[in-house]
Amino acid sequence: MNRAQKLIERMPENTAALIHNASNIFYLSGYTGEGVLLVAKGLLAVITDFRYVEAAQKQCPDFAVHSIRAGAGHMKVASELLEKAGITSVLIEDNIITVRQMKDIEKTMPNVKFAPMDYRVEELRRVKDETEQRCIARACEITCEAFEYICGFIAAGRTEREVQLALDYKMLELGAQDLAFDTIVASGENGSLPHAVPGERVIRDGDMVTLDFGAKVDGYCADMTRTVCVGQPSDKMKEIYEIVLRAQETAQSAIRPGMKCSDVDKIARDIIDEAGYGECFGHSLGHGVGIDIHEEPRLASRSEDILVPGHIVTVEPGIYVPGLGGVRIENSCVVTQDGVRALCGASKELRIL
Ligand SMILES: [Mn+2]
Repeated sequence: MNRAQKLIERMPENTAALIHNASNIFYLSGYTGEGVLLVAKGLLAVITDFRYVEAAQKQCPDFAVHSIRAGAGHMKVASELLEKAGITSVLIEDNIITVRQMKDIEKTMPNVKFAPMDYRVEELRRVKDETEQRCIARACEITCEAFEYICGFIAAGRTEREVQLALDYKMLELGAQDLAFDTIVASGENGSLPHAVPGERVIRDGDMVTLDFGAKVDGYCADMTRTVCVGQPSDKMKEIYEIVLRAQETAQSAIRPGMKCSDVDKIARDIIDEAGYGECFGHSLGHGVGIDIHEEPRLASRSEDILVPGHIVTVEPGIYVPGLGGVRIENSCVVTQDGVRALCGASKELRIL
């Protein structure tokens, strides 16, 4: 069954879904241009403008492609299609539509009743099918290959920015369609900033360097973090590295279907707590990854979610010490029928460059 049909099965009868979110549009139809989707029984439509008509026809043969025209914008065309299909009830992506957009939509469709989508598409997106798993696995392979390359590039005297540019270029050269997100390169004391922006800081002998990056392949993201050391680390940083590594490996290898996401988080958190660094691990353990870099389910202490086969999640504990530096180690992993498979094969042992 295709994805749009799965969504229809989860909607009330005689109701259409109006999809604005670009990731949801891509998931349901394969379309990557601008516009909106209408999805209902007997009604699969892309509503776009002249620039994307041909592309939409090629990308999603199951959908009828309608163009806006003078005096008839996206919502007007949508209302015409709904009227023709006799549909008067529509689900709206309540998490992204602004108050202003909603007012416009209601004005253009005065006879339609609206209800919240309640993340129905995001729910479907949690479990990755085989095609999606292949795309993410390929994105992770490119990411690992770029990591091997960058280990030969990183050296005392290079700036974070130089490392970032070389890493990004390598991922694109290896076949990434794009970057999954802005690459993080955090050296020395900058390592205490979980989301550091790479800058002009010059890498020095003895610095640890945290690299958090990922390729995008056929619309799907990879997410990986490795922390390397240029020259010999201090005893303190070495100790921190060993704790994070133990937390990462113990939590990752515990993953199996049926497990609570919060329990995976707890495994890593307990190890870091017991080592005395609990205060220095202030984010959750991981997140789903797919079309978007951050998706459900979250590996977090307050998550109520249960892992099932086909979930792809990151496991990324870290310890951050202001003024000193930080370590994070992250793999993207797929939950299998009986356990877990890491998609990032790059070794996690501390690399001294
Ligand atoms: Mn991540």
